[in-house]
This record gives sequence, C-alpha cells and structure tokens, in this order.
Amino acid sequence: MSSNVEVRVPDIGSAAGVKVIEVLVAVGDAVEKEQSLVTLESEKATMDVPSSAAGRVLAVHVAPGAEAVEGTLVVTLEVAGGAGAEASREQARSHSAPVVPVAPATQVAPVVGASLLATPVAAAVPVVGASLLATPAGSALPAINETTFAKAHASPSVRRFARELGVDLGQVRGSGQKGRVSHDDVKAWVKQVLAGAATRGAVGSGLPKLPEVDFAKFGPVRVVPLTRIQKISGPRLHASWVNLPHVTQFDQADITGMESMRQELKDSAAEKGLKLTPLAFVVRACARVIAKFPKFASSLDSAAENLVYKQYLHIGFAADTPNGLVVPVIRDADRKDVYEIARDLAELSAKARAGQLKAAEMQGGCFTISSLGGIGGTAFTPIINAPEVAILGVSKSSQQPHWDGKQFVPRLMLPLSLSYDHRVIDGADGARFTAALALELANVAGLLEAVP
Ligand code: CAO
Repeated sequence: MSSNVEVRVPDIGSAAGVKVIEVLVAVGDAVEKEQSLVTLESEKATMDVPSSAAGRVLAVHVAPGAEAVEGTLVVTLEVAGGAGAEASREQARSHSAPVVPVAPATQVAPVVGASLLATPVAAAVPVVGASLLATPAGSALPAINETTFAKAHASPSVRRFARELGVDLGQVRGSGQKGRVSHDDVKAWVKQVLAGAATRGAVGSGLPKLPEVDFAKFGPVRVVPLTRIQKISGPRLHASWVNLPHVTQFDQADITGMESMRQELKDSAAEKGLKLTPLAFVVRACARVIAKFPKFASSLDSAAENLVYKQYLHIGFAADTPNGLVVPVIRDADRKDVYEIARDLAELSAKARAGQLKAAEMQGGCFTISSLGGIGGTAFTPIINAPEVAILGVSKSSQQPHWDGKQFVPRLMLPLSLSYDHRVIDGADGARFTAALALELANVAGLLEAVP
C-alpha cells in the first residue's frame, strides 16, 4: 500500500517571495528523507527544501525562476506504507524550518536571515567525519580551505559530495546562476586537476584559478592555437617559476674594450663565414666564470638533497623562432674559443629558426643565456631553465657616462640580469658571479685566449 505526500515550502522567515534557482529532482526519481528537492534563493541566502519522506517523485510543481512563498507546493511524492500519513503530519506540524541555509547569495552579504538560522545548520547538514576534512594523503587535490569552502555557493548535497572527494569547493567555478556550483562542476574540476597532475607528474599546485573571461562579449576576437613549442615550453616555464625560488641579480659590464676588439675582428671573421656577435663573447666569458663558480652549472637532484656537479659544460641559449622559444645547446662551451662558439651560435640559431633542431641539440645544458641585446631593453628577469640553477639575461649595450676620478668618460655598458635558484645559490654568490662576469667581459685578452 502506498500514499502520496505533498512537500511544500516551509516557513522561510519572510512573507516576501523567494526564487526557485534549481530543481534537484525529476519525476520518477527515488529520494531519501531529508534529500534536497529544490533550492531557493532570497536576497540574503540560498536554501534547500528537503524531502519530508523517502519515496518516488510523482510530480514536480516548480521550475527554475518560479517565485515561491511559504506553502508553495514543490513536489508530490509516492511513499510506501503509513510513512505518507506520518510525513504529511510532520510537515503540517512543523514550522521549524526544515529549510537548509546553504550559503550567502552574495559575497557582500554573508549574514543569513535570522529566521533561517532557527534550524542550526549543523543539525540539517550531515556532520562530516574529520578524516574527510583533510585532503586524502597523496591526493592530487589541493587541501580544503575551510573559509572559502564555507562561502562557496552550493547545495548541501554538492557540499557533501565535495567533502567525500576532498574537493575545495572554494576553488570550483560554478556554472549555475550567480556561480552556483553543481555536482557536474565538482566532477569537471576533479577531472581537470587530475589531468593536470598527470601531465605534470606532480601533485596539484593549490594555486587559485584565474577567472575565465569570455572576450567575445567585449568585441570581435580571433583565436589562434598555441604552437607545439609553446605548448611544451609554457608548462615548463610555469613549473620552473612556481617551483624554484627565483632571485635576479642585476649588474653591468664595461664592454668598451670587447666591442672595439669585436669591431676589429668582425670583418676577418666574416671572410671565414662567421658572424662575431657580442653573444659569442658572453658565452666565452660565462664559460670562464663558471670554471671558478661551478655551482652555477650544477643541478639539485630530484630529492633536493644533493647537488650534482657536472664534469662538462654545455651552455644553452634562448633563440626566438617563428614557432616560439627554443634553447639549443652549445656542447663543451668551455673547450671552444670565441670563433668556434660564434660558429655554433650561427648554426644552431639557423636550425632553430628553420625548425630543424634535433632533440639532442636541445638537451644536456648546464647554464642558459637569454640575449635580448639585439632587440633592446635595459634589464629583465629571465626564468631559470630548470633543472639548471641559473640563467643569464643580456640586454642591449649602451654608452654610459663613467666617472674616472677626474671626469666623466663614455663607456659601453652591457646590462646583465642573472636569475638563480635561491635554494642552491646565495645572494652573495649571485653578486660575486655577476661581478666576476663583468671582469671577464672587460678582460679582452682573456676572452681571446686560446682554449686548453
Ligand atoms: N647589445 C647591443 N647590440 C647587440 C647585443 C647587445 N647585447 N647583442 C647583439 N647585438 C647586436 C648584434 O651585434 C647584431 O648587430 P649587427 O648585425 O649590427 O652586428 C644585432 O644585435 C643582432 O644580433 P643577432 O640577434 O643576429 O645575434 P645574437 O648573437 O646577438 O643573438 C640569438 C642570437 C639567437 C640569441 C638571437 O637572435 C635571439 O633569438 N634572441 C632572442 C632570445 C630570446 O628570445 N630571449 C628571451 C627568452 S625568454 O627569457
């Protein structure tokens, strides 16, 4: 034997109507007692209307957008046995607000109407075991922030679901009205985090997500897919930026002598088919300085417990190509003179621009140089090419007044920007390195010295 039960909007503490913003069940659904049937939204809060009995939904009488007041018929249920009569009696008897406050409707009005608080939230929302509050060990999901979780705009069942999965609701972007988070939003977020963790091979970063913007709302747009190189280099640069504590040391090197020597040698080099750019001298100078500061070409091992000192010195350089940034590597840069380095630079750059670099030609670097000197700028903060621990940025040289003790004299100064991993390199060493590099760049004879 079965009977029908009508579930109505109970006392919502206000004579004014509230809006139905979500219908959580459909005809034919089996529902449990206390299961949320619809969600209502007032000026100040959202609240769920729970079912007064377990049964099957025979009819849904409201739709999203409808106005509801106390007594509005929400759902008709078919319930088994005498439970129907008992449920009807219970609802008729009860004005003790079986409505469950969910969350502030807006961030600026976190206070839920007093009458809605008549039923303590804790009594209406299932108590979640402490273990569920913590992110499961080894989970790729970031830990739950209780403050933002509490403020998230979601129904109790979505909250319960998020708790069970260890999802921080505060980070989930809701697709419903006013950013309301649904079950599907939670599932999509988990999928996205797991997919990201899988590709990164790491746990979730816990970084807050950037808001998604529909640019087309503000004017016409053109969408261009990222190149393959951009898709590969972007996450690597990001991983380095968020994992390595970067510090950038700025300095300047007096390259007046170096530049006049380069001008002298340029034509004869060109006759041999070589373009002698300042970068060749910078690579040479770096190789000489790293011989004195080998830590700058070391790497931390994966456990971050040991420093790996390599018995070779391959130096990479950032090359700007039509398809994006690549870093070809000059092998054994410490065993090459400035002409050999210039040849490698030209050959590798040409290959990079033609998209013909082999994987091996971009591997094994110990230190990287990023030169924007041919373009401009006075300084920048290059991102370390992890697992390397340092990268040198080079900007455009310019004539600067230098006080020689009696007068200002013009000197050609080269701006240096050295970013280093502060877990490995101290600030004092960073400053020593750029000071030593400036000396090497000023030491023309040393730069032209035959290599051993
Ligand atoms: N100051 C002033 N002039 C400089 C200079 C400097 N620091 N460095 C180079 N120049 C000059 C060169 O002498 C050359 O002038 P001439 O043709 O009159 O001799 C001109 O600038 C162009 O040099 P180039 O670009 O052909 O050669 P390069 O060896 O300096 O650089 C390469 C080669 C591949 C590094 C460069 O072409 C490039 O791609 N740079 C961009 C790197 C980049 O994108 N870095 C950012 C990565 S994100 O951190």
